[in-house]
Amino acid sequence: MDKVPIVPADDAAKSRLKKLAWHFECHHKAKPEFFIRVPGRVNLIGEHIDYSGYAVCPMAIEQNILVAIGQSKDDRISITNIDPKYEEIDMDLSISSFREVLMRHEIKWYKYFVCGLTEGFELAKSGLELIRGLNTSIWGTIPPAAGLSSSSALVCSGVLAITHANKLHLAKDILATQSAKAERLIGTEGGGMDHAIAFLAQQGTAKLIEFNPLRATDVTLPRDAVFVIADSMKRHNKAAFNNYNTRVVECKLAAKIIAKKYGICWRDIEILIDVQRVLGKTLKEMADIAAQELSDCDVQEICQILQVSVMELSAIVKIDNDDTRKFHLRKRAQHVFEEAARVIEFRDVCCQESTNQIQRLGELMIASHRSLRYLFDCSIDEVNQLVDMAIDSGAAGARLTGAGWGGCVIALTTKDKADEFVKDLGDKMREAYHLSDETDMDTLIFKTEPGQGAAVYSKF
Ligand code: NG1
Ligand code: MG
Repeated sequence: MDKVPIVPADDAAKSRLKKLAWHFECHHKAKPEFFIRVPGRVNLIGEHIDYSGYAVCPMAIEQNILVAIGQSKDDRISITNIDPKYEEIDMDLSISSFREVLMRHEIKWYKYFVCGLTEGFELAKSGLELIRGLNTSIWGTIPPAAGLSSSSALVCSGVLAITHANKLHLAKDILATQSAKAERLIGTEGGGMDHAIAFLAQQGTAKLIEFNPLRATDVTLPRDAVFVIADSMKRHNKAAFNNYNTRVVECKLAAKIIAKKYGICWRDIEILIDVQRVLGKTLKEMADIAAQELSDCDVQEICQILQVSVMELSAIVKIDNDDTRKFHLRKRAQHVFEEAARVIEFRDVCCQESTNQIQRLGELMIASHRSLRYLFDCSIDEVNQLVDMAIDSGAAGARLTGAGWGGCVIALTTKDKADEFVKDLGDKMREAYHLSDETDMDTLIFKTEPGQGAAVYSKF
């Protein structure tokens, strides 16, 4: 597998790099030695299925995290941000001091970077005798907690910063896998989509990302298609709520219960794709099985089906002794199997030019959103309203992107209609969100194209 390219800075990056270098010099009293850039991403289709092992279809976006990096003299790690609202931090270069920062209760922006440093350090440690401390300065342009993967871009930056600074030039898939592992240190049991696309993205093409083993293949979007991101302005920080992790638990339990009902050793089954593989069924058949075999269950009922005690179950999935939750196993598993099928159809439609290509892609996006709204229960009124407004403004399709409970919508339109669409939806957003005439709408609604994955800038 390829390595992260080391490239001279392009013109688009140069002015930001200069500004960041200046900030770096002011804070660290030395010049940066190199820079890294890690993009955010937008997922076109395939939501909440990566952690069940199914393929997804994201692309990198232009918005990114830039980090200026230099060796520190005192073997410490120092992290600053160009935006003064993000406080700086300084710590020892050791796993124990990274972990101490991560254990602190407050939610801090730099924790994501420290997660990356932690797992990057583990990688570097095995290949090197001496690990050098780092001075770093960060500048992000990805809106936080908006479903565009700002957190994962920070995590990936941490892994890339510490490995590259220590002259460890690893393959992209290793960096992606380690970054996915790193982000779990924050406490969200996420899948690997965001880190995979951050490293494996290529300019001009979306990617079908498959897992176990990690692979990325091109999904060439129709020439006429234009994707537009619109921001509901509702923020959702996954790390602060347990609804994301609850979905992960529900999908895992659904997999185990289907296995149990089919006489498969359910303890060996971890995720929904495992049980599909053992049963040798199609996604459509699996969705039917989910509808027949699963229902809403509480912990007691799940224990009865699996014939285990609550204590045994809590060793398998994260539940508490006094857990009173109802787990919506049927709806969640149905979504996963149907969404996984939509991803494959989306890819197939992209591959075969036809007159109704855009219409069909739009229909798949609309179906995806409906499923996220009604089966996966991860949308909110404001996001549903934004999807409806996008359709009203003439989008062929629109859906929430990322984990949901807020954040952004991705809409599909065509080249001839794109400007008018952006203007029309922008006007509707301005009215719905009571925005003043001074509001910079370009940050709330913008066209997006498939961008390049992570890179190292040696010079600028
Ligand atoms: P967001 O919340 O958009 O960063 C999360 C997960 C993805 C995936 C999507 C839903 C992490 C780092 N990211 O993305 O893996 O499950 O939700 O499709 O947990
Ligand atoms: Mg994220």
